Amino acid sequence: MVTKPKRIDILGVATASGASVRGCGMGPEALRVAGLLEALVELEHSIADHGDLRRVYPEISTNPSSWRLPEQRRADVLELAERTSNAGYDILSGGHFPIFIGGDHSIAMGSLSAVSRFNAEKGKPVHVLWIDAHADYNTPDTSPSGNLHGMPLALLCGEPGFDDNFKGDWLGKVDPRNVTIFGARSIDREERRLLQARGVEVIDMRKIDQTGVVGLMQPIIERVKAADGHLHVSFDVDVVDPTLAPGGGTLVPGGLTYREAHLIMEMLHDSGVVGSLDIVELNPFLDHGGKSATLLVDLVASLFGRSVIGEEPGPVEFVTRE
Ligand code: Z70
Ligand code: MN
Ligand code: MN
Ligand code: MN
Repeated sequence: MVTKPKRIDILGVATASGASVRGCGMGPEALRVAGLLEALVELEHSIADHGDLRRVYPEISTNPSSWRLPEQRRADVLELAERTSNAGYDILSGGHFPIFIGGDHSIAMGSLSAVSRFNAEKGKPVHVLWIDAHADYNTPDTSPSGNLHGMPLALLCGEPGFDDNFKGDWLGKVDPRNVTIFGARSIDREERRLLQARGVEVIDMRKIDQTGVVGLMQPIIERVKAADGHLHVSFDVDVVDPTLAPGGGTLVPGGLTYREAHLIMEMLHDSGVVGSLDIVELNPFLDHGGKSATLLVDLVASLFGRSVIGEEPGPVEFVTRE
């Protein structure tokens, strides 16, 4: 099924405050340089680029061993989550398809909150496909690192352990039983216990090796279709094998191949159920000559209809910053 007329709205969240490694704050610009907007225009989509949200708190840290103190990074993450949630909600209310480009994965606290709040009002169930080497289901109590990019799913799924700073009108809610983590190969001990207790579906690399992408993706898509749901796809670049995508701060060997990653995106396109997308954790400082950024742009193009035996490109409408 091809659904085209919806406008695609791009919102950058230029931050690394959820991570311990600096650099993914440059992710949005690298994705633009790699041709994200042009790839979508080429596919006949109309687009709007909202530019980037960035932290407002000044760099007051004089801590020599760390670029920003944990309290500062936490304040950044929360402030950006609120603004991302509100901006994303406005995009969805306008009837558009939001692509949130990070930024570390903590930006999903805001993006998924937007998606959740918008669909809750419509009575439409939200399903989440979290394509990532990690599960990002730690709480402040279970996290071995304290890094907030390892916690967005737990926050959205309502796990206890987050203090009152993490609450507010901006925060949405997700049913953990509607969440599938795809491509996992690094999960912390307490995190795994939580995932099992809540019934989160975890498709690890072993399952992908044994069953293959098609057999695993089909039931996920069918379930969203049967529920008439909204599928939010959150794509962490580190799910792809580090040989293909070196531009990440927490690389784990044994990731998706080029063809597996593309097949996932092509199947998602054909499904017609995807309503919003995150592209996160690209670290241009660690990337090799734009290799990972280019790969991500190609993957987004597959999600939005690029195919080898495609249709001819037609007239396009190009909208910049509203
Ligand atoms: C670990 C933690 C993480 C991304 C690393 C790692 C989390 N589970 N997520 N890189 N994208 O610190 O919680
Ligand atoms: Mn992640
Ligand atoms: Mn990850
Ligand atoms: Mn390297």
